[in-house]
Amino acid sequence: KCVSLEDRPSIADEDLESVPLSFPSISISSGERRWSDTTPYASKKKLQSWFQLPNGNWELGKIITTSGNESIISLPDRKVLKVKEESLVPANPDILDGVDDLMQLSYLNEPSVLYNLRYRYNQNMIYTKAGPVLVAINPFKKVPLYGNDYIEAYKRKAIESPHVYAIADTAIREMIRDEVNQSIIISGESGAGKTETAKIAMQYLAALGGGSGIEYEILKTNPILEAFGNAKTLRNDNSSRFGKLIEIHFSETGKISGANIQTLVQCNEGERSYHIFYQLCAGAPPSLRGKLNLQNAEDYKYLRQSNCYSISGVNDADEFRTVMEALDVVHIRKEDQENVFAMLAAVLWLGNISFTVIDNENHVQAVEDEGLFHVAKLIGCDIEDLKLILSTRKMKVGNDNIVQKLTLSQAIDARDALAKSIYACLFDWLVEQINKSLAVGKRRTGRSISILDIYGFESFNRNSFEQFCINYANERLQQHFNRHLFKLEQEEYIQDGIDWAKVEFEDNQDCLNLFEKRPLGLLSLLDEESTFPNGTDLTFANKLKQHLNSNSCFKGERDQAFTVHHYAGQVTYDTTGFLEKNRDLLHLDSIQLLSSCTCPLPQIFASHMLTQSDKPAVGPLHKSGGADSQKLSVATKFKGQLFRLMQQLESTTPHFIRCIKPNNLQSPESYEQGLVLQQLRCCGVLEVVRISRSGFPTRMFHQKFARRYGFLLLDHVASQDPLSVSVAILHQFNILPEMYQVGYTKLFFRTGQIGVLEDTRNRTLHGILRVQSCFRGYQA
Ligand code: AD9
Ligand code: MG
Repeated sequence: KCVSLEDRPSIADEDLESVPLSFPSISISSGERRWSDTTPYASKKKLQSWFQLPNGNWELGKIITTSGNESIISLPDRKVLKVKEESLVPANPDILDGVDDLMQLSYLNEPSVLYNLRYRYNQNMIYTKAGPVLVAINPFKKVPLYGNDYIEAYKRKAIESPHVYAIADTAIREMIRDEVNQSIIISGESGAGKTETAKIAMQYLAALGGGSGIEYEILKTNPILEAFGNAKTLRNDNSSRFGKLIEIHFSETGKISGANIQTLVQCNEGERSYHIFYQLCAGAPPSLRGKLNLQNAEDYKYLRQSNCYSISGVNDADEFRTVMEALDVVHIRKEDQENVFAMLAAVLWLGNISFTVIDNENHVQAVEDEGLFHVAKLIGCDIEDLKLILSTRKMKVGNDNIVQKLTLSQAIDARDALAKSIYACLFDWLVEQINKSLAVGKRRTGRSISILDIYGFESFNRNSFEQFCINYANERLQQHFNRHLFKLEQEEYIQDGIDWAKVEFEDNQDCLNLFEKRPLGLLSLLDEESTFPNGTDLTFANKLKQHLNSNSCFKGERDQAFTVHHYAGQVTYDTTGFLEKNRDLLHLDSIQLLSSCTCPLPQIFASHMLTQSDKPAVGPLHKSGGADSQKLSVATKFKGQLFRLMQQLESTTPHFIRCIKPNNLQSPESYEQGLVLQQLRCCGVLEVVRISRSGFPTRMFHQKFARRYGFLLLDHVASQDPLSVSVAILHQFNILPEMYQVGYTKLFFRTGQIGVLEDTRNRTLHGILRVQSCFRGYQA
């Protein structure tokens, strides 16, 4: 089978060596994230050079002459320009066009990196390595890079081109070789391709570790989670409204034995609501339609809000059938499936409940229309009880219980909060059921590979509570990235006593402290203000200014706004709506109602909501009023989920994939330099290349190295101590002295070095196995 990825001749190593390698010195200051390349550059006549046009894009020009600090350059459109020499940035020789690892570039600067990525992208080579990180540029079209032939080729190492498959392959191998859990951490902006990338990685793991059938179940969780957790937004027709960590377990023999999913819930919905609502309306079979009194999507107020009922290229009815099949595969019982659909219908009907004013103080009552009727029937409660919780609220004043009537806006809030809570609980419940189904091997043996698909950093003209949470999560993730790629790496060099000039990197601990410090951090102050009865977004903003103005990552702004200095740049947040979004608006009365429903799911939801309170649920069902403050705030819940997620990642060897969106139009063939550059800067790709180029990313204990490769030695080694054996191996394989360092406990290698040894080892082992089986055949 022919599975060549690249038609052009690949660059041979000898060719690379003929290119003079000069390492530019790069300065990263906190504000300016540009790379200054101070390689002596004068008198490089005829050399290609990058010149920045007024629109910010870079153009490749040729230096014709240079005098003083001015050069004359010719641009491709034959224009000739006189430019200051400092405005030129060196370009790489043609032979380096499209190298598959940015580390190979002689001149490492922004235009060269952008050019290299685009060069590859134009030929459908959407993956490029940036040292240890895989950069994936969204093609927004089908590219011929996937499927069994490719999987097979990557497994056999017949293809070397960077790929998600290659990352997944490395993860499996390292899991087995090092006996350490692994993680694949995928990040990027909305629409950059994270979810697709996660699925591609899962596909590879399933193909290599499959056999028991559980891998099929794991893959089928995708259509379910996407139906219930994704929605169309302006930036992505299939935008995940939650973050996901899927941990895939392997047995000791390297076969998939189960999986577990953790979610990190994002608070806002999209332009259209969650896909599943439209799918249900379009695809429910007649008997189900009848039972749930289903109407068309247009008949439901919640779905009417956006006026967008379909997605081009998507058939909701077909999707619904896919979801139903997938629910069967993950062993959700038919009757539970019906309960799930009933809850969806209840949420839709809730939105149709209307209110009528009953007195001159603007108090309202729910209208006894089909909305109210269907909701009561679907969740299994009394119509009168439902009416009551939608139009009143029990309060405790001193020792007295009083019943407060709700105004129209309060009643609408109560109704919407109930709908949102039912949906959120339904999503959690589904994930829980899926986890039960995937936890086949009860007693876990072996190892795992976790895949994280989490929304990337967001910065818009107006940023609200949602961006606040998302960017906080990304700040945590960035620290994880920094720690692994820079900090731990360098600490390890120093500890092991190898020759190493320390490289500075930007640490974001200060920004994390700004969020997390107690009691004077953003999250604590937000929670505190949310519990004050008289707290408003304005009092919150003022409190931040009062307590945090001295923090270098914080700046108070006019109009109840504030700015945070994130690792990826400054973001100004408008506090409007913060308190309301942070408070869990669901009244205890509503939870009480759910717990008394005759349908099983609302009961489960109610008990779930109560156990989420931070105080023990001692009879709260019978307590009314005043107790709402017991419920966890949205930000605190988010932080808790994030911590659990990070904790799981902490003990793994991470592999990072950075997804990049080449344009904002979801369109193929368009590569906007500025947009790509901004994303590369945000995720620290350029710094990583720099560090990796000068560092030693592969390392192994002397003992392990000697054990693993010692049998390849041709000559007898006088001393059998691991270090002597290791050194003998290095000599035998002609590993150049500048390509490794010997530490106290470990050997450190530059990228690519260990590959040669591994290949020889594998070939030799296969040879031995073949000989053994021939021998056995001979004996038989
Ligand atoms: V969000 O933060 O959840 O809004 P993602 O997850 O980063 O976002 P997603 O994976 O959903 O983006 O990708 C967006 C769209 O890009 C997909 O629906 C595909 O149409 C397209 N895409 C992404 N990756 C690929 C790919 N490798 N090949 C082809 C792709 N199309
Ligand atoms: Mg996604």
